[in-house]
Parts: sequence; structure tokens; C-alpha cells
Amino acid sequence: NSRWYSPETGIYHSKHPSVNLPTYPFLDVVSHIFSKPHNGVSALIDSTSGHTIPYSDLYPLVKSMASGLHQMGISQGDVVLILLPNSVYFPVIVFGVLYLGAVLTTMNPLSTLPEIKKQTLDSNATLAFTLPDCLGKFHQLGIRAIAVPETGGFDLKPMGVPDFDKLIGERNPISVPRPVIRQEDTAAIMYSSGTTGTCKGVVLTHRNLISMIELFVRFEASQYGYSSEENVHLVVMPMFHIYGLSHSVLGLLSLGSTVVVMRKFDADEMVKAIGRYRVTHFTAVPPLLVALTAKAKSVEGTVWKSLKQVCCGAAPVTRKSIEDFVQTLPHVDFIQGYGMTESTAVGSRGFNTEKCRKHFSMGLMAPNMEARVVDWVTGSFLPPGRSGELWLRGPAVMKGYLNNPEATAITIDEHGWLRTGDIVYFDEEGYLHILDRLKEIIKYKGFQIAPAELEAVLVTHPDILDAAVTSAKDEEAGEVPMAFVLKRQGSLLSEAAVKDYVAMQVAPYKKVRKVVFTHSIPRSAAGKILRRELRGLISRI
Ligand code: 4UU
Repeated sequence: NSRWYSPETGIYHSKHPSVNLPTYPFLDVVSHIFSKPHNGVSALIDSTSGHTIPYSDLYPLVKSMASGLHQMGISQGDVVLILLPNSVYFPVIVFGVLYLGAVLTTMNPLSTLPEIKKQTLDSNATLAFTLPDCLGKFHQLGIRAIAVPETGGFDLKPMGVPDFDKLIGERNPISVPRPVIRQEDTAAIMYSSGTTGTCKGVVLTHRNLISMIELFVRFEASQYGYSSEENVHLVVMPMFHIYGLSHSVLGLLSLGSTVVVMRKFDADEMVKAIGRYRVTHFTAVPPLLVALTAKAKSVEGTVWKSLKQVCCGAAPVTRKSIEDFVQTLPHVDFIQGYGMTESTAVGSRGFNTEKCRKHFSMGLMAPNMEARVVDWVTGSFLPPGRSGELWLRGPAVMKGYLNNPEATAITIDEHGWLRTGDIVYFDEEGYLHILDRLKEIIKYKGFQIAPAELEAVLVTHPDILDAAVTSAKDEEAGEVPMAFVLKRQGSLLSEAAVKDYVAMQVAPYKKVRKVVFTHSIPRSAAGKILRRELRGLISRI
């Protein structure tokens, strides 16, 4: 292993050959793909309605979008929020915003008003794309918003939602002056709580996006014998999350692949879509993998024949789920992918060969990326086979947290190493394995939940003196937030009342699912919640 692991420096290099990254701007990376003749290949298909945007229409639509935004006064550096579920329009908005050199920020469409307020203020978003029934929220916040219709086919004809039509339906958009966009300019501000605390803006540059496309998506495609333009990906993963945004929106469309978009997950619709569009690739999170396996067991026939690869990521998946899937659909190449918001989703991806099938590992590090495995007590660098915290370095690592030099300094050291907060080891063949998490985040079906955010909500309740939140294992969701609550003496507060109180203020996926009343919250002398002790408490319940 001397080539990929250096004992002197403790650095793990990627086992893949390195890739030359383009030095020209991000948009040039995608525009030459968009403008080449695609011979009728579909870029985006709505899984339910069948509505299709062919590649030949994609770039004109992106330019219309850019032109419309420009006419609304959006220019380079302005921040635009997308608060939408998946749709075929989502990528058009993304590329339209980036075309102008404007900055993208995304959010779960089920976010509450206080959550939206927090992120729009923090990111300084001045325009939002949202569903028609969310317009009121932006009105209250005094932020301009454009309603995007959820359903229906969009064929450059009016759809009854004036603003969106005007934006995107312009047949002869005025040409927009192309700004000079440098690779180090900000392209997106994504939100993540990182290793500690509440959500912070992750500043991703155009170079980060280019790295993600080239090192992760295009590189992987180049490893397979077939053309990526023949691939049909079913995308249920939310496009507002880094995994969906990077891989499925920016990555796959830059490759010329077909993206079948599911607006909302439904197991029967999923099977229908796989059959109808001859889906070759499916990107999953653990609960989706379980749902797919269940359907593959119950639905016989040729529907599964087209499937070539299924990738699972964003949260720990059980060995049983993997074994179950691999036994049920043995012809499908199963891999896991690992990444995080702070590394533009780049990390490692599974890589199976005839000789080597490692379904339980996260695969090999992406090209051009380096890793270290660090003993978090002594700080020493660990060789293959030993577990410690994963550090990452390379062109996909974020610029830093927005307006937060302290958090940035805690997360990225002066040599550019990003602390992932994940406990991992590399095996003797250089494959990455995840064991546990050092950081606080809870992963509910792959979505991040920051315990600190829920704790802040809990202690605003007049009967709650102190609270601490940690993750509890859950069969369906993987992990769910569990609250330890110290209530005021004599208070009659019930578990249900605590759950309801939080549920009213946060997006549904963040709800506290379990409540335990306790007499004290384990804290360090400095007042920091001792989360490992909390987890220990769970095992005793
Ligand atoms: C166990 O979840 C993500 C990104 C996921 C991703 C990206 C590219 C998956 C596959 C892929 O190819 O980002 P965040 O920021 O929401 O969460 C990051 C954290 C990681 O630090 C780790 O703790 O999510 C966890 N995680 C995983 N855990 C990510 N992938 C995995 C995984 N198994 N496969």
C-alpha cells in the first residue's frame, strides 16, 4: 500500500489516477455539454406526468431563466433561495442562477417561517423560488418570491402562474451580459451544522462545483464501459440537499445523462417509473434502499432488468439491508457513497470489480482528494486498519462557513484539512469504512438535524429548565432525535406536550420523536453537553 498511504505524513492518497481540473469557469464546463447535439436525448423527465425537457431545450430554458432573473434585477453575487420539492424546473433555476454568477441557497420546502427567516437573513437572499402556497411566508418576510407550479407539463406555454411563465417562457430572451466569473467566486451557500452547534452557511465556490463534477460524477462514469448519455437515473433524493444537488442536478446533467425526477416518493410510482423509463441508475438513502428491496421481492418480471447500479449514501445503512438487496437483485452493481456538504458531497464511492466486491465499504477516495485518519485523543495519524477521525483535503473542500471565521477555524486547519467528525478506517486495500460519528448531528433518513437547534427550541418552553438532544436508533428512519428534558419542579408537562411544542416550530423531519424526563443533564465544567454520556443513558433506558 506504499503508493496510496504514506506512513511519514499519515496521508492517504486516492488510489485513482489524478484528474486535470479545468481552469476555465464553471459555466463553460456545462455549457459545452448543453450546447452539443444530443440527438433527442431527454435531460429531465417528470416521473408521473411524463413531461420531458430534451437536452435541446435545456440550454435555451436556462438562458431564459437567466434573462428573466436579470430583468428582475438579479446580478452577480446576489443570493437566490430555492425552497422547492423536486421538479424538472429545479435544475433550470439552478443553472439560471449560476449563469448570472448569482449565488444559490436551498432549503427543505417544509421549513417553517422562523427557519426560512433565519436562512434568508443569514445568506442575505433577496429572491426566492417556492410553491404557490408558500408565497405568503415570503410576503411576511418582505422577500420577493416566484411561485413555481408543482405539477403539469411545461412546454413554453403559459401555465397560469404569471411570474414563472414570464421568467422562463420568454421565447426570445434578451441576451444577458455574461459576467466574468472566477473559479474562487461563491456559487452556493448550503446549510450544515458541521461538527457542532447549529446550522451554518457552507460557502461553495465555482471551483468546488467543478471539482465535484469532474472528480466524482464524470470520473466515476469514465470507469464504466458504457456511455453516460445512455444512462437513465431515477432521482428521488431531494435536490435541495447536497447529495441531490451535486450529484443529480449539477453532475448528471453535465454528463448528458437522463434524469427522471420523482416529485414525491411513492414505492409503486418508483416501480412504474423504473419500468416505464428503463431506469439504469438509482440513488438511494437507507430507507429508500429498503423500500426498493421490498418492491423487488414482491414485483416480479422484467421491470428490474434495466437497472445497472444502485448507490446508497448520506446515512449509515445496515449490513442486513445491503445483503437483502444484493441477494434480491444480484445483477445490480451495489455501491455506497460517502460525502458531506462541507466537501461539496465529494468523498468516496464504491468501486466493484469482478475480483473485488466490497458492498459494506464506502469505496475508494475520489481522485485528487487526500485523507488522514486521526486519533482524536492523541492527534496521531493512523495507518490502514486503525480507526480514527477522517480528515479530508482537496479541491472539493468548502471555502469556509459564511461570516463565521471561528467555526471555520475549528473545522478546517491551516493546512486545509477538513475535520469530518466521522470515525472511519481504511482497509488494507484502501477502501474506506465508516464506523461511527464523533460529531453531534442526527441523520434522519439522510437529512441533518442539529441537536443544538432543537435544544434552543426546547428551553424556550416556560416549564423546561434544561434540555439535551441526541440520536436514538430507529428501524425506519435510521436515527431520530430524542430529547432529555429537565422540567420545572411541579410541572405537569407531558412527553406529548413537549413533542407538540417542538413540532410547531420546526420542519416535520426535525420533530423530536422521543422524550425522557430526567433530573439532570450531563454537562462539562464549561457547560457543554456531554453527548457521549447522553448516548450512554439511552442504552440504560
Ligand atoms: C454513513 O449526506 C451528505 C452527503 C451524502 C453523500 C454524498 C455523495 C452521499 C453519497 C455520495 O456519493 O451530506 P451531509 O452534509 O448532509 O452529511 C454528511 C454526513 C457525513 O459526515 C456522515 O456522517 O453524513 C454521513 N454520511 C454517511 N454515513 C454520509 N454518507 C454516509 C454513508 N454512510 N454512506
